[in-house]
Amino acid sequence: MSTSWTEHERAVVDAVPDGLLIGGSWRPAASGARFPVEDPALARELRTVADAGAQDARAAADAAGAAQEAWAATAPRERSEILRRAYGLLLERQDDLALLMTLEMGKPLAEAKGEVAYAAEFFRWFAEEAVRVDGGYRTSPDGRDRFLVMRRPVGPVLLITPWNFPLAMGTRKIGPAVAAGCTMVVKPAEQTPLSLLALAGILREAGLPDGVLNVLTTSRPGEVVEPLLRGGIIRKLSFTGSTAVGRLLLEQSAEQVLRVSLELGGNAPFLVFEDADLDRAVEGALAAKMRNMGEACTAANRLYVHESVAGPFADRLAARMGALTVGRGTDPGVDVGPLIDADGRAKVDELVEDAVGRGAKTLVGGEHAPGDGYFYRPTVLAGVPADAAMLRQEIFGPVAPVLTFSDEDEAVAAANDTPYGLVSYVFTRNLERAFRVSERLDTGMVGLNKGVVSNPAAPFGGVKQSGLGREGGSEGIAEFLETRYLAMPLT
Ligand code: TXE
Repeated sequence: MSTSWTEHERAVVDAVPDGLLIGGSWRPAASGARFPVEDPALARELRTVADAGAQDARAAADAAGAAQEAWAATAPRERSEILRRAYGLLLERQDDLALLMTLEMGKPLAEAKGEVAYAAEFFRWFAEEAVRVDGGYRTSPDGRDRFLVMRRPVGPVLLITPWNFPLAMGTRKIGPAVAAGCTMVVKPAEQTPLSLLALAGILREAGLPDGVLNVLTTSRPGEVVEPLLRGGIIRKLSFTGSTAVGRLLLEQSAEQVLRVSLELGGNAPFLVFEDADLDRAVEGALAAKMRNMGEACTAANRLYVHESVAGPFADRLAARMGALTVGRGTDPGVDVGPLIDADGRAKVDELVEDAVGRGAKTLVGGEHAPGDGYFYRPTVLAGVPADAAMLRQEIFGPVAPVLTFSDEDEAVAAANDTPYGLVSYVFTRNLERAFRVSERLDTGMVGLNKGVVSNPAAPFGGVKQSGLGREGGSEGIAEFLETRYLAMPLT
């Protein structure tokens, strides 16, 4: 395993714009403070970035507020073309952006390249949505009045992104905001600000006017975000992160009665019925569990397998997981990168120790992988008891607990026994069962014989404590639009 950065890697990191983006210029934090960004594969400081405080937050909100009216008045085609140009630039710079993401977040380079392409697709999708915002013309039931229903941008929005998909979570929020005509303050996660700063640079190159996009990097999110939510300029919050923080921000948003979209944690059940194509189910589980090292809100968190096939399923999954190569995401042939930071890995340690302490059997993994970074071996556990903590909360790591069930009712009840409701997965070759079970699962999305569900065309989001609102599809832009109408008599 290589143990330092190449000249090219350093050059890519150093090329990222420096400072906070406020009102069209890059500037240091008012306090002059900076904070370190770590490479999780080496557990070493990669670069520092500006550390915004409350004063910078006010300046960013003022800039977004000042730019809103002119931005809302631009032609939809103009906004569409900016997104289209940014789409092209993302693809042109796919290699460098992927490298940057791997260095600050850890995911293998091939996955990072996939994320750049996926992130770009949101800009392409919303470039098309931008020119399709429609309204309506209605007649009152007594025939006397007419109503002209129209949609307009909600106003300046605050977008808070997580570290697990640093670029795609940015474009999934920025794309619809640009398309709808909203100005923005974006606050990326403190672990991965570099990808978002690079994205901001690309959007400026693509022609986004000054003040439309403002970026605040900070190590003290609470200090920056609360005044923004209470300040009276921001009209909407779109947040992706943990349920605990989402709940807090929902409370803080109540004062100004903000529109709120929350994409929070998941605890996805993955059901494999006795009639499933087992190879397909194992490959699906591998995709749903191991994509992004298991650090995805859509990650399969509990694998319920019919008792008649649970043994062979677990053995095959363990063989596939055990054969994966763990290492630095920049090294060739690596399938699994490090976890995001020391805390992320400590949480996985605790959950595995808890399950094993309660009698779970380790089929493969269950320990750190060698290296300076936060590596963890792909792990399959069998016989995890119902009271194990990992069945109640997001594991956010490469650990697959395989559980069994004996009939459909039991599988559905177990799957729904969680306060979360983001996504579930069902593997079966029986069409009626596929529909029946899917309808009974309390989740915003169901993967049917498929381990990855997200797509720019689809309305991504959850029910219960997994969140509010949808991202992607035509639902995605609707979150950034208000509906209003003009009423008039015809006589
Ligand atoms: O999340 P946080 P963390 C889950 C996952 C993970 C756990 C903890 O289970 O193990 O959450 O991760 C910002 N005011 N997910 O600690 O803290 C923060 O700066 C305002 C699921 O990284 O929720 C970052 O931008 N903002 C998930 C964002 O919230 C605050 C993705 C997410 O960080 C804040 C990430 C505050 N007081 C974690 N505190 C998903 N849905 O995909 C933090 N933030």
